[in-house]
Amino acid sequence: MLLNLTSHRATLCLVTILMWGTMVDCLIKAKLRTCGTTGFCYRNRAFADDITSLGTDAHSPYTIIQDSILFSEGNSHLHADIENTNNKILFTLDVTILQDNTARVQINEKTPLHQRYDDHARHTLDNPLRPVSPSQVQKGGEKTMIALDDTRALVIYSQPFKMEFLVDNVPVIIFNDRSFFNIEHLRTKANHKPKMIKEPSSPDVMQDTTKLESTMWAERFVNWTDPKPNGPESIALDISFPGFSHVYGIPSHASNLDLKETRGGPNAYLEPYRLFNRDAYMYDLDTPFPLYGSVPIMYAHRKDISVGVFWMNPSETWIDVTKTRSKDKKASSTSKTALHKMFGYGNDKMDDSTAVTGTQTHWFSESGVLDIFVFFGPTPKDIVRQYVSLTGAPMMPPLFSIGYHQCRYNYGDEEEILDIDNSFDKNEIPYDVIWLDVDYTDGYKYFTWNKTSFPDPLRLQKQLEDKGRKIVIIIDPHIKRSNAYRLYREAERADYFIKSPSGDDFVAVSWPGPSSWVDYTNPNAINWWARQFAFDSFTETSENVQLWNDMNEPSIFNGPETTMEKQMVHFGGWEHRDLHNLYGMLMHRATAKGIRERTAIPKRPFVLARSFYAGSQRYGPVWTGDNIADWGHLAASTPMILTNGISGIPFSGADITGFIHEPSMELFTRWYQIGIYQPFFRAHSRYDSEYREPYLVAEPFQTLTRAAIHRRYALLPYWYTLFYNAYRTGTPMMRPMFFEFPEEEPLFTEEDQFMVGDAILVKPITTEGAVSTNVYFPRNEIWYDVETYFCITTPGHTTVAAPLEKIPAYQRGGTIIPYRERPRRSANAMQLDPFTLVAALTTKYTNNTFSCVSLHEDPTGTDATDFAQSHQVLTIERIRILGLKTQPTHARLYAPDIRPYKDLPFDYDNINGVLSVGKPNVSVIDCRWSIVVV
Ligand code: NBV
Repeated sequence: MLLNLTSHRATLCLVTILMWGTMVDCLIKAKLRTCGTTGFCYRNRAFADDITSLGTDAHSPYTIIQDSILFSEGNSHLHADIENTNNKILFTLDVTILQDNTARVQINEKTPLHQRYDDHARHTLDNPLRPVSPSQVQKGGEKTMIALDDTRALVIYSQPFKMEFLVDNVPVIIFNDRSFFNIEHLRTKANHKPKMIKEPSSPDVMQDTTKLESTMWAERFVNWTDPKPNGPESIALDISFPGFSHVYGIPSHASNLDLKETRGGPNAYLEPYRLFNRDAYMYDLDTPFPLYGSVPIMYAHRKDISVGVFWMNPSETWIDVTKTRSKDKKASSTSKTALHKMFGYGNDKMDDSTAVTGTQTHWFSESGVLDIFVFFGPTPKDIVRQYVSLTGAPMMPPLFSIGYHQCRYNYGDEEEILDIDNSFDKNEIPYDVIWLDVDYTDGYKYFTWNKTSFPDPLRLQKQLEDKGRKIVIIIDPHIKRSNAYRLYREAERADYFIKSPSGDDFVAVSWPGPSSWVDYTNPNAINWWARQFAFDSFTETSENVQLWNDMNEPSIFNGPETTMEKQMVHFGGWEHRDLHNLYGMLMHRATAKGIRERTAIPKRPFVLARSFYAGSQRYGPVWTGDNIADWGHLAASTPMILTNGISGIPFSGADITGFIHEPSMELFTRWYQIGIYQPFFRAHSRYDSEYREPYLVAEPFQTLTRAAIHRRYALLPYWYTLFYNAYRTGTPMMRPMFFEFPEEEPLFTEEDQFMVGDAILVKPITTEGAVSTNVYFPRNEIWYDVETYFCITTPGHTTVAAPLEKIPAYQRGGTIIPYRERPRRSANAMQLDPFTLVAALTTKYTNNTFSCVSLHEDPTGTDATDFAQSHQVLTIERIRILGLKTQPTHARLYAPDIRPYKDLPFDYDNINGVLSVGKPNVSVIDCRWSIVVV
């Protein structure tokens, strides 16, 4: 929620909240800082401009000190000292080669005035790093080379400092290519020498040094002053991707999948992409402005290779993106000649098609240290695996949570919940989870119940549980300051709140009025928070209750940009500035820990969070926050969820039908039709919206929406399998087209259609009145409409029908999709239902045999056999084979207890070539069977 530009407004808003418990008057968009009004951003852009204005005379002041280079640990680690020749400040460089084509580069001040924040790594990285020895190292005066293997190497130049990451002897990533590397060393105000950059030599680029200086020791924004006790401390680096014209990642923005330029170029943004977690109520579309979460990972992709960088820094971060174009041959040819000169490499892979363009990025973070991981790929799927092997596997969610969620801000009381629950059943619409927003609490005191509306919470939970359904309740990080509130007393006494610089608890305004914020960086506070979820602590909760963490950016009604002032102090004395983007994830983690540990046998928790950071995937899903019920926001949900997915956070979604305002019935229907193909499938709307549970809407929209939800439920076995794959490999369930078809160039900018797994291509409909649309069908594939089974074999753009009854979705030839086609009330109720398998043929199938193989890594181990035992009843009740050109005469089942075989009944649709084999009733546990179609 956003308020406040002036304190008058803020007060008015606060009064409104306190008096009426609503926030109608508070729905004002917060004023945001721009790069020009953010000191370190302005300074680093100015630094870059100044260097650029020098043209060929430009050079970075940073050099590696000769003889300081030292290899250790089997050459997997290189250490060196870097000097800023302008001011003689020393820095340390540490390069570590890690397994799976990954390298880590760390740069810190050698003797800082006090420690720079580097404590983020233990929160962000989940797995121990595994250094590996390079195949070869070559230490020279000017350059040092580390070869990871025969094809990958990195080269470190000393004078000036620069790093190149090469594949087949050609640089794919370059650090400090443009000499923008800049670390503002720690200093005292007394020994600070003003004027960070030289006077510009070009009169066109006038630098206002007063402006550069004016924000170093204190910074004003609207009515707030950031006192900046540590002065300037930013870190910045330019990272070039020569030969790449597309970069992706760095969520969260309401922007394109294929990132836009930010400093010139066609259709460019005027501001850099910004990563600064904030409550972005009713956010605008097509902007680089920050939203609720931040993941500083970027992919560069081209036909033959993908590479990536993970900029591990949780302070406020900005990223400029620019591109060189073919007419501008200079940049590409410079790196080509330079490289050839330096190494005399003969292998010239930079032909004109790849050499003509390149993407340059410029990253700047407000504080901390430089800590970057480089991923050599070579495919997009390799990069996401390399990234999650550092930051942790996406959690395997409980089955119920991939069904349909019904939410509203607010469902009022127990009676209303039960009425909704019954109405879903009466109207034969499945759902799994009903949600309670802030008003279920006693006056916004979390871990309490409003006993007037919810007199017997356990009774309610039991009633839902009996139907196999769950309830999710909201818990936010602000704690009402009231001595009558146990949680407050305990946290206050134990010092678990974030402090203000004076040492007192930080106090600001949120739902309950004056509040304080739990410091989830304090290990004791984490444990204390987690214990609150124990059934004897949060009384009147049962296993049926799951969690929702909102407002964890943190959102602060009367804070700058609706968040916390940066000078606030965390455990260990760190400023909020240092770790702002991490805060939301730390709350998410503490809550998931509490839910997991509240039962004797830990159970997979379900916790939705609004704010996120690198690693949030370990704790549960996220969503895109307070969107608007309009076509633009529906369209924007696709690139936003895709970007989260490739950034290691595969489980995410958008409020179905839009949180703010009322959707038209057509928008409502289209939103559900798309929502079933997005990972987190939850309808949500604001307190003042018309009730819009799907059974309330008029015909034909109700029937169409019901059909869409049924399709989601039928697809749950497929979704569950994809979630499992994401947990094992990081590959998101919902994927950009280029992830699945990395060599197909027209798909590199495609964000208007996507893949669910490798088998389903989906084309959202995002305009009112559409009855047809254009779909791009990748080459060398056969595509079958998932409803009609009509087959498409022509690659490229094709116009297809998209009446209100359906959005286009196609099964890829060569895949098998498991369905459960018996309509039930919830995912849980379907758990033992038999499967229908839909096998889509390619032109290359052989043998006409359908057989079963166990994919369990250890099929004879106890885990596998126990599980198999408990799922003996699971069978396949139907097999549909798509694309069978001629009608067979038999479908024969071979199995150990059938001699010699059994003829199965089948139907054949000769128009679409679909064979439906009925009642094979074969086991999915015991694989000793096959079906031969002859
Ligand atoms: O808790 C109320 C809402 C919630 O419904 C929504 O999903 C969140 O994004 N919350 C924001 C607080 C303020 C909403 C205006």
